[in-house]
Amino acid sequence: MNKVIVLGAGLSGIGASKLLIKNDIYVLLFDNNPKLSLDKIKKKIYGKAKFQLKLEDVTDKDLDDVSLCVISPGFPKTNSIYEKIVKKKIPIISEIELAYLYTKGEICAITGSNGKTTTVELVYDMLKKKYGDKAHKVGNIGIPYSEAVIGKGDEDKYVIECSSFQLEDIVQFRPHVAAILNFAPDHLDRYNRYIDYINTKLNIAINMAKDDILILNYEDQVQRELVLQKNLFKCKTIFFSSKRTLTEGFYIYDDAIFFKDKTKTIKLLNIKDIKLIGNHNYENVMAAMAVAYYMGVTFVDIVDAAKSFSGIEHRLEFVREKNGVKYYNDSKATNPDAAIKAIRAIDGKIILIAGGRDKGVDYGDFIIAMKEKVRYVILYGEAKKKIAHKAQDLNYDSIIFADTLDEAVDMANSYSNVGDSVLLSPACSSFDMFSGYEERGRVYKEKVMSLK
Ligand code: UMA
Repeated sequence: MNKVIVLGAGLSGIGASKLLIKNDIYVLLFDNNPKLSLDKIKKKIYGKAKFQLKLEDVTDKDLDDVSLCVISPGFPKTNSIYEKIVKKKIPIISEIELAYLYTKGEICAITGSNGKTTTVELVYDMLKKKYGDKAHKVGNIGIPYSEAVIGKGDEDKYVIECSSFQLEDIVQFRPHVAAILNFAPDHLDRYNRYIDYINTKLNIAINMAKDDILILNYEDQVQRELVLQKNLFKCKTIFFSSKRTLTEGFYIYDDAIFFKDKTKTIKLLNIKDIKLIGNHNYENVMAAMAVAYYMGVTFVDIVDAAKSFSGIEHRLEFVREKNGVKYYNDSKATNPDAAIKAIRAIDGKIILIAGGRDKGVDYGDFIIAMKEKVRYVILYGEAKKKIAHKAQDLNYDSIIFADTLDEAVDMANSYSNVGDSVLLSPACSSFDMFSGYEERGRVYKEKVMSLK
């Protein structure tokens, strides 16, 4: 491999380019954004590195001596450059595959539709207890895996948050321990069928061998049926369950988390000692405990880290209490399943703010969850009509429309009663109005903090 084309000059593309350049490989970096400047990219990469930035088009001639393509997770496969590369039969790998090929230490990986970032943060805290600064969190969490492996050695340990996009083009990627948290419809604007999305996520374990451990959620119907019945993987599987005791694995019984294997049953911690709320979060904690345990961390350290963990920004994040009303920021809930979990996790009545860009999903279950305890839903953004139509079909009519998120917060403020919670849990992506869920969450929090 001496010339590699990298598609996309965002976080992943820059990370992949740095790694390749460090290994004396000539990089042809392609990005469709005409506003990108070579100077800025150069500053991000290395001063004197040999690479070429193409912003307009890549010709057949440019591709003649290219031996590999590394694709960024968000780079669309409908792009004509991608088609050219496929036609030329140039092998295509994802950025996490590239990073894996250069990884010397041990890796564990987390995927699932919801809860990935929380679980990765928890595993990272647990790994740090044992491995100190040799522990790293990387991947979809916002830190490109390919950049993180540069200059690291055999002793390093990585926990990788894997999105389905990143798992699309893996070849050898093989975590020693992996967890699949749950499946719920998401990204159906990218995948034709739900099963295609599921199969992509299952790629996480496709290369895992008998010494590796795959952690699965017993209460996730897809996992139980698909993975167990068809016996898809060669590795050992360990389950966690929030609803029943298991003969082996991690489970909740009598408001405490237990671990059981062939020789012992250990009570690990009481649910009340976890600062996160909601059953889905207890599942995330169990998955994290399992991953860390099989990565060699002791239960004492695991429990310690689980007790201290207070959650992540934009994920059911408590913002403030004003006049007896609690405000929560759950901007990271970009699909209905995540928003349903937030609704269920909060006690009492809710004024819900939802909407944004639709991802081709169905909102039926979301509306049914609202019926249980959402006093009003305030809808804004591109998806507001689609969600409202579904609500009307299902006889839920406590709907208010807003033009902006700011206006939605003002409305929530005036419609809420003492004891209620105002919850931003959009069930949609943010890209119709914001650069990402982080910006949406920050705008929401600023507005909430400014309420008089
Ligand atoms: N681009 C083109 N042509 C196009 C479209 C995009 O050239 O037609 C270029 C853009 O101009 C841009 C680059 O591609 O320069 C962006 O690439 P990217 O979308 O892959 O984004 P990165 O900056 O590399 O960030 C990616 C992940 N983004 C996506 O998967 C969309 C980040 O996850 C991740 O943190 C980062 O790699 C590091 O691993 C974000 C995300 O939204 C948080 N993930 C999705 C999710 O969680 O739902 C999957």
